[in-house]
Amino acid sequence: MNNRIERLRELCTNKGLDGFIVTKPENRLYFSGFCGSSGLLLVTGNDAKLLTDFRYVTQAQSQAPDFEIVRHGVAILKTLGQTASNLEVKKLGFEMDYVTWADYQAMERELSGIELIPCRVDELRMMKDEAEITALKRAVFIADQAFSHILKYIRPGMTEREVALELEYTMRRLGAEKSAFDIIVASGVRSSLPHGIASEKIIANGDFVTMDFGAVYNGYHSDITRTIIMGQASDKQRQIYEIVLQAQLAGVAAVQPGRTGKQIDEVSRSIITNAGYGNYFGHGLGHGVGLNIHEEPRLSPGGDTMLEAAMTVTVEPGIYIPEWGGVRIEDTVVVVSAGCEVLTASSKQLIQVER
Ligand SMILES: [Mn+2]
Repeated sequence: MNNRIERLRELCTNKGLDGFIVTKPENRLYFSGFCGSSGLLLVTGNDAKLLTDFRYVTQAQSQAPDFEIVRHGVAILKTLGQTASNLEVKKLGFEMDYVTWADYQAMERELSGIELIPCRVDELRMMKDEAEITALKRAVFIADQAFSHILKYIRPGMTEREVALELEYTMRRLGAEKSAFDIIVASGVRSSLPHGIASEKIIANGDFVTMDFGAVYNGYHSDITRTIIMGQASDKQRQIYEIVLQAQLAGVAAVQPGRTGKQIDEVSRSIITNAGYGNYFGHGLGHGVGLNIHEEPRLSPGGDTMLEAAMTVTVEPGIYIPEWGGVRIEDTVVVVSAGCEVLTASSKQLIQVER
C-alpha cells in the first residue's frame, strides 16, 4: 500500500474519522495515480476504493493498483452511499474546498446515517517526494527552453497572442502535456496588469513585455515570469526593473525551512516599499506549486505555514504602475535544508531585444 494512502489514514485518525471521500481531481490523482477526469476515492482504515464510470474502468485498474475499482451507474453518489454502508463507517471527511452545495446535499441524502465532516487534505501534498521533484524539474526545464526560444522569435509588430501561441507550441513540442495556465503576455501599458492574458495588442519598441507561463509535465506545473524590453530600456524602466530584481533575489535568499510565508514575503516586500513602490505591489510574493498551479503554502502577508524542506514554491515580486507599465520576475524553487534550490535557470538580468 502506498505511503500517500497511509498519510491520508493518519490524517483520518488524527481527526477522529473512519475514512475520507476524496473528490478533487488533483487529490484523486495524488492518492491513487488515476488521472481520469471523473471519479472519487473512498479511503477507510482497511479499504481503498475508487469509484468511476464505464469510460475509465480499464484505465483506473492499470493506474491505481492499490485501489479496488468500483464501477458506478447513473449517480456516483448513490454508489458511494451503498459502498460506504457496506463498510459500516460512521464518520467520513469530505473536501470542504471542493464539494459544491448541491453535491453536499446529495451526499447527505445518499449517506444517511453517516456524519460528514468538512476537511482539507491538500496540505498532504505540500512536501514533494523525489518523483514529484523530478517531474517538476522537467516542467521547469521545458519552460526555460521555451523562454530561450521566444527571445529569438519575438519582434516588434507581433501581437501578444502570437507570442503566447509560440510559447505554448514550443512547450508542447518539448514534451509538455499542456500549458500550466492561460499564458500571460502583457506588453507596454498592459504590463501594469498583473494578470494580463495575451491580447491582440501589437508589441512595440520601448515596451516592457511580461511573459508569465509554465508547462505541465506528469501533472506537475512550472511557473516562470520574465519581463524583457523590446528595444532600449529607458532610465525609469531600468530603475523599476532593478528594484524588482533586488526584491526577487532577496526573496529567494530568504526562503529556508523554519520561516513562515509571511516572513519571506516581508523580506522582499520591504525592498519595494523602501524604494517607494509598496502600493504598486498588491499581491503575495509567491505560492506553492505542484499538481495545482497555485497551492499551499502561500508566501504572502497572510501566509502562516512554516516552510519545510521539499516544499516547492514560487518567488515573484512585481511593481505595476497604472498607465505606465510593470515588471514581475518569478522563479520556481525547492526548499532544501540550507535554504532553497532555484530550479528556474533563465537569466534575470534585464534583457533588451533589439531587432
Ligand atoms: Mn506564479
